[in-house]
Amino acid sequence: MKALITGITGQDGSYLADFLLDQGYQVYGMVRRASTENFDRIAHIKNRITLVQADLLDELSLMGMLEQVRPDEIYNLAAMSFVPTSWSQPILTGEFTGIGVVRMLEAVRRVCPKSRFYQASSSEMFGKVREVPQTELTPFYPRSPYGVSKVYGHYITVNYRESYNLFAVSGILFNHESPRRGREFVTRKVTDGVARIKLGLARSISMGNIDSQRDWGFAGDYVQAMWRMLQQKTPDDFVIATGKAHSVRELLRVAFERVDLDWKDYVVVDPKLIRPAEVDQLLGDSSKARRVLKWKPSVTFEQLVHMMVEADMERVRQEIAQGALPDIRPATRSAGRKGKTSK
Ligand code: NDP
Ligand code: GDR
Repeated sequence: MKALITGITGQDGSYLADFLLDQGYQVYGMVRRASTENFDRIAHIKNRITLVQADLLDELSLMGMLEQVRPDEIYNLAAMSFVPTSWSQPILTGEFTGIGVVRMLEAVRRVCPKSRFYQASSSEMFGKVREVPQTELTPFYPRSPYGVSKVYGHYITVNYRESYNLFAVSGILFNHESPRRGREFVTRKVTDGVARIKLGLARSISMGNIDSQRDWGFAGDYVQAMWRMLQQKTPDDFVIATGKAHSVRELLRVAFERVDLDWKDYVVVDPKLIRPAEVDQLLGDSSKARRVLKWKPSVTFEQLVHMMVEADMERVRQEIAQGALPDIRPATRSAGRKGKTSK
């Protein structure tokens, strides 16, 4: 079996590639041209996968890629995925994250209509939530240009399934994290910050809305759900979530406690990091996926945060060994440096 992953250099793409290789797939990854290669997350499998250059903005490149690969399964994970950037680059976000999906679907319809297609939809589509918890039937109310673009990607996938009989599915995934998460997302920003503070490379972390709540799972679990969706007899959409919500405050507490520090001594709330419109609370109901796909998460919130803190501690220790200079003494609980924290 041949699988093609767009966004293979991202967090999910790299975990999915690991998983599909273990299942015996030939794995192809779409990468866009850049002046400097950024393949860190797939460095460990670079000799086992084939990379093909194409871009979500360029329809002809997508068709050429599909003609070359002729995949059995396509996982469309590429997108501009950072919510705050979607306000400063709303048009580009719409092009990548929204219209990019229909470019992919058109290419599939014309070149390889028998391929199975997975679209990376998002809990951000629920935004200002209409009900708690959210299911496959909960109405959408996106709160950012990113969320609006994902709603387009979601419905165009449903529409191509219904219009052209494609095997096209959409996974509505809630937040999922890992040591490979980009450092601007809140979990990784916190665990990276904790490691830098503990080891003396930083004094504090600036945060935005620490009262917001998310349903956080482990990316390694979530990519398995993507694969299971493409193994079904009929195409359908599924919510993937843990069913447990935690606040950013809890994230801070659990991460700092792991290295025996009190988060209130190191966190500064910066109003500039508050979003123009916020999604305050997301909580997913993944009963359908648990029943039909036999999927369930295997990593708890605490385990996830500990895994990420430990990975960042290890990485920062290596940075120090390679010459990064601590500018302050390593932090201890008794020597806490007071940040200005809202209670
Ligand atoms: P990342 O930001 O880690 O990865 C995004 C990937 O998209 C990168 O490989 C990036 O390539 C690629 N990409 C972006 N623009 C283009 C383009 N124009 N052409 C080709 N490739 C492009 O995201 P995640 O792995 O976290 O998420 C994967 C998908 O799942 C995204 O669509 C995201 O919106 C969605 N999602 C994620 C959730 C999460 O919690 N992680 C939850 C729900 C949905 P490059 O390396 O070149 O930048
Ligand atoms: P999110 O993830 O917007 O849910 O999108 P992110 O980790 O960026 O934010 C989660 C929540 O934390 C609050 N927050 C902060 N966020 C960041 N990034 N930095 C901060 O300093 C900070 N302080 C508080 C945010 O306001 C927000 O409420 C992620 C992405 O992976 C999307 O691509 C995906 O679709 C959704 O998850 C599901």
